[in-house]
Amino acid sequence: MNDLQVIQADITKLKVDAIVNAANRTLLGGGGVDGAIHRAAGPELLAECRTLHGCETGEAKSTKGYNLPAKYVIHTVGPVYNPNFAQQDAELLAACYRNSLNLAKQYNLHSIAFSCISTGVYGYPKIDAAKIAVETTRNWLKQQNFNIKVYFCVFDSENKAIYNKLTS
Ligand code: AR6
Repeated sequence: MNDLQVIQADITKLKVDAIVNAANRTLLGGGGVDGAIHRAAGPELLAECRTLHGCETGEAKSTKGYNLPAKYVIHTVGPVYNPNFAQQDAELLAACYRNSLNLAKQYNLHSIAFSCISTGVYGYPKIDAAKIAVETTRNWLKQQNFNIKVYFCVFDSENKAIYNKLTS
């Protein structure tokens, strides 16, 4: 049975098959959750990321988890929110979730934890981003003949309340 669950945690502490990093197009690290993941995984993560030659917005690429409890890190690049391109940004954000889930299926993973992609430095409105995350994931799970436990890993209480409402 497929399952969605909201968890308030530091994503670097989660023992799941894959955690999803809110990266940038260089894949060479940054602040926010990206910085936390690189710090916790150790320098080997950056070394593997260098071999990937970046990632387009909406796409996803995977690496090993190194010193993290998670086996893999799926790096996806969310859109930098621009209200003048709201529809395009919504499609790119949905693509982040779909492409990350597609990779998880390709690797036959049984659990995945998403960070709240684009909702920090990239400025995506939290409620809109959460609706896209939940709806895209639900649709994907319905369409795929694949069982995976999906966690939405929220960091702040605002996102916690938003996600709890959307998934209850
Ligand atoms: N565990 C879980 N969630 C976290 C953690 C953590 N340890 N730390 C922060 N968050 P952001 P973006 C939440 O800014 O908006 C980086 O510099 C945070 O509260 O990390 O996609 C990249 O390199 C927020 O809800 O990612 C890019 O340049 C969410 O993670 C840029 O930021 C995403 O916030 C990407 O910006």
